[in-house]
Amino acid sequence: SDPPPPWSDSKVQSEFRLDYQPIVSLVDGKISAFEALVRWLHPQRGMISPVEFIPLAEETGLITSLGWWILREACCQLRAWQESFPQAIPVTMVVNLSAIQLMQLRVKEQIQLILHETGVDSRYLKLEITESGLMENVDATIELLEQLKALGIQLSIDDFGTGYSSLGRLHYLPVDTLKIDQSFIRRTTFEEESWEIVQTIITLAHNLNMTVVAEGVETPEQLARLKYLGCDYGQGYLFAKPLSSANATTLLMTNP
Ligand code: G
Ligand code: G
Ligand code: MN
Ligand code: NA
Repeated sequence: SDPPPPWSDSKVQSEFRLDYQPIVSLVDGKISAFEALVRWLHPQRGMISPVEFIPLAEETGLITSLGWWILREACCQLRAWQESFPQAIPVTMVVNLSAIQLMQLRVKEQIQLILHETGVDSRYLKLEITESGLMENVDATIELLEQLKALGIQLSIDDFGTGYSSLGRLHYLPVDTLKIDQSFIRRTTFEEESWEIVQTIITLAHNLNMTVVAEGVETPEQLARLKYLGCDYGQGYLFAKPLSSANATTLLMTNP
């Protein structure tokens, strides 16, 4: 039989945990979803950012076992919330998938298995794929995305606006949501013209029957303008930073 993958080793795995950042409806202020964000607490080096270790894990192929651990952990958390709080039932769990992970064999089957084993209904799972990752091999990916949609899973394009999408192909992608990259929201504070970009992405999403999330919302001014422009959801430090499981649970209990 195959040797166990190094990152499924329990010692290594105990160094990883997930934080959860709320995604808030700009219509009623309620928590619509949580995005799971992986953290690595290295025994010697301390906290290592996913910006550092995800590319490394992708290069070495370790992203596969780590990625499935992340999906399983996030689904377990969602199931626990659904069992504890009735108001948590419609909350969606958003999980980042690496483009490398999507190119593995039997991706659909693996996701189905994790949903089955954790008892999570597919409609409450949303998978997020970066725009750049998606566009690297659109044709191969599109068929897989269709299959995931057929299972009832929601799909979202992360970091939208930075990945040089072929806009002409966007409407072929069976995705539910565009997530405006936080660099655009950040720039609005010192560059008025950036609002034009944000507005254009919101209009584009709505014309394609997609919802739109603004990432990196930090100020009340940004929030007001995003609401005015009809943006559906916001995520950012103004609402909450990525939270530990315990703190996310507390926030969910008081979800307005
Ligand atoms: O908080 P933040 O530093 O968590 O995350 C930085 C980046 O790391 C995110 O923009 C995202 O691209 C990536 N990232 C975080 N968590 C995950 C994960 O679980 N899987 C993958 N593939 N990427 C992640
Ligand atoms: O996967 P993705 O790129 O969407 O991950 C979101 C990243 O953005 C994480 O690193 C998260 O910690 C970070 N983030 C979320 N909200 C804010 C914010 O308001 N400001 C800043 N600077 N970073 C944020
Ligand atoms: Mn993301
Ligand atoms: Na992003």
